[in-house]
Amino acid sequence: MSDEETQRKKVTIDDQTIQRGPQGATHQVAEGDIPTLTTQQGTPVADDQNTYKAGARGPTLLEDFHFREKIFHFDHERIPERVVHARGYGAHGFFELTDSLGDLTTASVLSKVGERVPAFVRFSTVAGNKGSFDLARDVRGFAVKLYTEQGNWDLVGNNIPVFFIQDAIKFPDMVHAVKEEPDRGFPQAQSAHDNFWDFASLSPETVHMLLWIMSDRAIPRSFRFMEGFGVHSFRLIDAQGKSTYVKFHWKPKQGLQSVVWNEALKINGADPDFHRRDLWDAITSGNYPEWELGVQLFDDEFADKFDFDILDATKLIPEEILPIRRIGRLVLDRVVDNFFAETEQVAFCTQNVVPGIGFTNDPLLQGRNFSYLDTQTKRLGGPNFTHIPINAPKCPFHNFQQDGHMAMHNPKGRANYEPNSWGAGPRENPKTGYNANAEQIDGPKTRERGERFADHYSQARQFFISQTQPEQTHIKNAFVFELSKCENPAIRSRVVSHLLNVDETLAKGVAEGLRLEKLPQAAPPARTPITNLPPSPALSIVKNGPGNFSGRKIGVLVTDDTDAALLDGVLAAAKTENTIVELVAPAVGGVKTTDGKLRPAGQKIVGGPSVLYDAVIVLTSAEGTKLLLGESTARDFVADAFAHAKFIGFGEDAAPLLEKAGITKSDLDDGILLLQKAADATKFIEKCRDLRFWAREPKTHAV
Ligand code: HDE
Repeated sequence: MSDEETQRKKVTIDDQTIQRGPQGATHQVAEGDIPTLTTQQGTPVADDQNTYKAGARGPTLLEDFHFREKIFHFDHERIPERVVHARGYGAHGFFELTDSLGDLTTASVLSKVGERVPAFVRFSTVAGNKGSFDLARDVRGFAVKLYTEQGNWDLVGNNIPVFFIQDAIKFPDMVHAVKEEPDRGFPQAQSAHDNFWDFASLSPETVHMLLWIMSDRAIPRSFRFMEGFGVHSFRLIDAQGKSTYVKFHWKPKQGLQSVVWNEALKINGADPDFHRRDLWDAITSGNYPEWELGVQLFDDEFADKFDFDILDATKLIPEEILPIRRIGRLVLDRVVDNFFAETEQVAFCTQNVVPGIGFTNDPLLQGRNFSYLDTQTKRLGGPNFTHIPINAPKCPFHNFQQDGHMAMHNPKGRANYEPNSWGAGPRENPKTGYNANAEQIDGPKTRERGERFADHYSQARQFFISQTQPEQTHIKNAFVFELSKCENPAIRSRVVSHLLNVDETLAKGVAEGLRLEKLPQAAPPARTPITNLPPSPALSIVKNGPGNFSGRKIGVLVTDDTDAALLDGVLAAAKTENTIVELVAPAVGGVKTTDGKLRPAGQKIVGGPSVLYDAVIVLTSAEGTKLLLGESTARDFVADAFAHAKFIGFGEDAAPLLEKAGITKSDLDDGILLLQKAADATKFIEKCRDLRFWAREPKTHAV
């Protein structure tokens, strides 16, 4: 035994055998079930704490292959992030068909009722980089990969049913404009800057989408509480080659819910991982989020009745005109094992369709079919990204594509072409193989858009008038917020000139919020807007809430001597509703309640502001309340919940804290409930089913 070895002292921590080195560093050594550390080549490693040196203080030796390999691999850990949708989070699950479309399509995934098809879903924001925060005002990606028996079908959608632009050729401009400005490298993950609004206001086709991203759709409370849309019109193709138009929708079983803007700003500081943590927590606690797949099916005759073109991705078909047929369910029931391997390396491609599903001539979709394959090759380093387990089909696949960087599927045998005389497959199959619909195409080569792409305002107006009062106010406030960040007054004014074609009250409200000196002229529309489209209730979030408080989270502020019976009442009522409760306390170790029990906390107050919860309850004891009166974090906990129109429950002893937070007796509205006995907790949760007490909001948002 060397001197060094004899100096090592064996200690045991949590059942793991470790040794202590001369400088006190711990060495975990292979023993029992712990395997021996090796290099990539499988060579066992004796010491992973010190490089080889010429003498204890000497220079490091180049000969140290273990060290070189370790550092080399570390240096190469990063791959380029996605050029858009860089920040995202994925989960596994399955899709199950409940209603067959077998008469319209040869796609087995849409024909075979009851079969479970494995699924991987990645949600994302668009503009921010991989390390940006979750609650940016932004569109959310909703990308679904279904590993069907006929190959992978990627439905690469968003949580908003329309898009900014009509033709793929404008995508780089649009993305450049919204991302950080190229000279200064900021702002990060936000559209609130001159370049975005400059581009948008010079491109009237963005107006409908602008209304959506200024709405609360762009600040969802959770990935679980948002809809998904295929956006484009696609096709279903039957065995005879006949096609039917289809628009795809994902409807969350959990109902729709968003946060409010001031809350979003604060969540980004308190928990930049708010959405990914929420998804992780929900799935790992068995609260599997679920969506229904809905379809809108129509033919050319129906499409021709509209004033807009169904190939235009800035338009939607209101559900009230063409009802959604719900045909299946998507359940997410497994988190990833490894974020990089799955969420980062998953490669969605709009071109990944299966027999029975086809494209339309939507110029945005056509462009996407090029872009996704191209971008994956760059991002994942070569054409074999399809061999990565998360991207490989789960059905058998055979072809003669070969070689390239990192080839993992290397066919055996002599034949690597077809036809061949060696009797070796694979071969094409006209019966089961993919056939596009046999659409007759005839037209001059031209760089034009269809005439019915020209109306940019009618559906923007329809969206606005479909919203409830608080939602309309939020849209107005969002325009004011974003445009207030634009330095150039001409840009602010130009946006208002478009809004005048959407809704006069909205335009005037925004102009007033910006303190524009004079109202601009309305922008001359390329096509006269239709102003009598009826409201579509399906477009409002508030009108499509869950009707329950399941899967939502209550933050309960507690201190030593919190009333145990009341707290137990809250816990019991929450359990019945499937609501999560998190205790927020002066110290994370917890509090001793009146029954003498130690109740561990989920958060220390400073780390658990009320913006992280859907509703709050203040159950501090008289002494505890006194202690917290001087704590700004405790006051903010209550004041923010009040300002964000949340339901607030409180015990009698907590009343001084409400007052300190600026909630006077006359402010005690129907959204605030005094909890006196355990049964009151049930009443409180029943109230919470409305999610917010919107009637309070006009009072709290004076500016
Ligand atoms: Fe994408 N989009 N996109 N997009 N998109 C990408 O592909 C693109 C569009 C969407 O979680 C990129 O893998 C073009 C509409 C999602 O991995 C890229 C155009 C919709 C995701 C790309 C669009 C989307 C992407 C970047 C206009 C909703 C994330 C990285 C013609 C229907 C997928 C990547 C994931 C990602 C191109 C417009 C949804 C560059 C050219 C419309 C959900 O290929």
